[in-house]
Parts: sequence; C-alpha cells; structure tokens
Amino acid sequence: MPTTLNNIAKQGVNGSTMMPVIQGVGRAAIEIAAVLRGAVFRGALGEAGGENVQGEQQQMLDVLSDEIFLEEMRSTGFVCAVGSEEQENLLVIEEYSHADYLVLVDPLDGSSNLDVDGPVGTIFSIVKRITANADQPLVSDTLQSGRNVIAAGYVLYGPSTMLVCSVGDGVHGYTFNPAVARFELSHPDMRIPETGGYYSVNESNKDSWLDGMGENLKRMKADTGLGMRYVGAMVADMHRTILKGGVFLYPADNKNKTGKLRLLYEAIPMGFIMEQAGGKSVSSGIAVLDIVPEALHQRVPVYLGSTTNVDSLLG
Ligand code: AHM
Ligand code: MG
Repeated sequence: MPTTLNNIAKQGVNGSTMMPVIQGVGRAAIEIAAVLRGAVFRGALGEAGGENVQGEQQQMLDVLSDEIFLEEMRSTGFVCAVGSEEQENLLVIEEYSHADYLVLVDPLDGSSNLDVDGPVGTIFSIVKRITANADQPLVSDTLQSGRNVIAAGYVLYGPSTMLVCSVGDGVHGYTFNPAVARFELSHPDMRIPETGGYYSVNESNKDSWLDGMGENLKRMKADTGLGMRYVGAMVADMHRTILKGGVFLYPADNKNKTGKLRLLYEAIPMGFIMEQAGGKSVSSGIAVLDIVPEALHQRVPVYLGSTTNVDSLLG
C-alpha cells in the first residue's frame, strides 16, 4: 500500500496541524501542473502584460498559478493570509481572517523557463500569526525569522510533479501518481550528501559579483573539483543539490546589490528545507534562517548546500 500525503500527520509535533494546509498545496500543485501541460493549447504562454511589484514582467502562467494557489489556501479554512511574490500587498482571506496560519509563496518559480518547456516550481512556507486571532493579520505576521517557520517545501514541475516538504521532522518527497491522482511517498528522508555533487550558479555574472565571490568560487572549484549544473529555476537546482550534493548560490552583484532571490518566498523556505536535509544555508555571514525580515519583498544573497561545500566556498 503506497504512503500518501496523509503521512505528514505522523511527522513530528506539527505534522497533524500542518497536514490540511500541505494537502491544499498538493491540490494547487495538481491544478498548476495541469494548467502548465495545457498552456500551449489555451494560448496561456507568454506575458500577461503587467509587472509585478519587483518590476518584472508577469507571465500569464505566473498570474494563473497565483490565483490557483490562493484559492486552494482559502479552501483549507486554516489560512488567514497569503504573501505572494506576485502580489504587492499581503492578501487577507476575509472569511478566515481569524485563522492561525499565514502562507508565503512563490507560485511559479523560474518562469523564464516556460518558453522552452523547462522545469519550474512552486515554493512555500507556513508561519503562525503573531497578532491576536480576533484582529486582522498584518504584514508584521510575515516578518518572522526562518526559525519560526513551521513547515516549508516546494513543488517541482518536471517530467513528474513532486512535492517535497518538511514539518521540521526531516525532508520527504512525494511524487504525483497520475494513475490514481494522488501524491505518494517516493523519497523518504532526503539527506544531502556531504561531499560530491555540483556547484550551481549563473556563472555569466561572475565579473559583477560582490563580496569577492568570484575568487571564492575559483578557489572552491580548485579545492573540490566539483562539476557545474544550472537550470535557472531555483526549485530544480535545489532539488538536484539535495539529491546529488554540492552547493547552489545566487550572490549579490552590481545589478542586484542586495541579491536577487526573495528572502520570504525563496531563501527562507529553501534554507529551512536545506537545514532539514542536513545541509547549510548562509546569507551575508549568517544562517538564512537567522535573518529577521524587514519587508515582504526583501532580497538577499543565498548560499545553500552541504556543510562541507558551503564552508569550502565561503571559508
Ligand atoms: P522568478 O521567481 O521571477 O522566476 O526568479 C527567480 C529565479 C530562480 O528560480 C533562479 O534561481 C533565478 O531566478 C535565476 O536567475 P538568473 O536568470 O539571473 O540566473
Ligand atoms: Mg522565484
């Protein structure tokens, strides 16, 4: 008998409380995967015509994925608000504004891969509100360090659709089985190998990296002999890094002086997953999970991987 997403209920102290929200993520993933597969037939590939708060062109699939994710969070009844990379402001779910949890999401990460049928993903994390349940949830509820994250994970839309998540009791990967329309546990207890694997970075930026990262990478390559892989979708690059080992980085550069990746939607959830998989997550000299966020759309440099390889890069 395969183990389904219900397995989450048995994990750690937070498993049973988090299960309805993670099942909602699973429903959103199934729907987003279907929309991605059919997009070309419905004229849903290409730009939506607007910019998100980051000043980036939104793709139609960014907008659709955002709507689907929000609807599924609403349907759980456990989520009072959602902070999304695609939305300028915190979205309060009015019917459930008394609920306990907030979800932060990058609904369709790596969307520059859409035009070439490359992998994309969804990244999420869940925190408990600080404000009283009787009050409206506020942006300050989302500005909690990664140490307060209760659950986080990602969905990888690749040859198969995988939901990888943690409720603070290790990292477990579930693959969607289309024959029975459910996620089944396929990768229990994912642990990053301490050595070996690949370094993963957009190396074309190396001449403009800040913090001496060009020299650091050169030294690490000589010390470790690691090969290089880069998909350009953080979910796909992180998934490979966890399974095969190595290090994923997106340093600050002359164009993105505080880094490119978003603290709340990308760095913290992936930092949580990396630590739960036995690896290390660093940003500007401290653990990603120790950063106290200051703004919803804050960006940071990120270095995620096995302790050996992250130390070799930054040491
Ligand atoms: P997005 O959320 O707008 O898709 O941007 C984030 C993506 C990450 O998935 C990926 O790691 C990075 O941007 C790639 O950036 P670049 O094209 O500069 O290498
Ligand atoms: Mg993203």
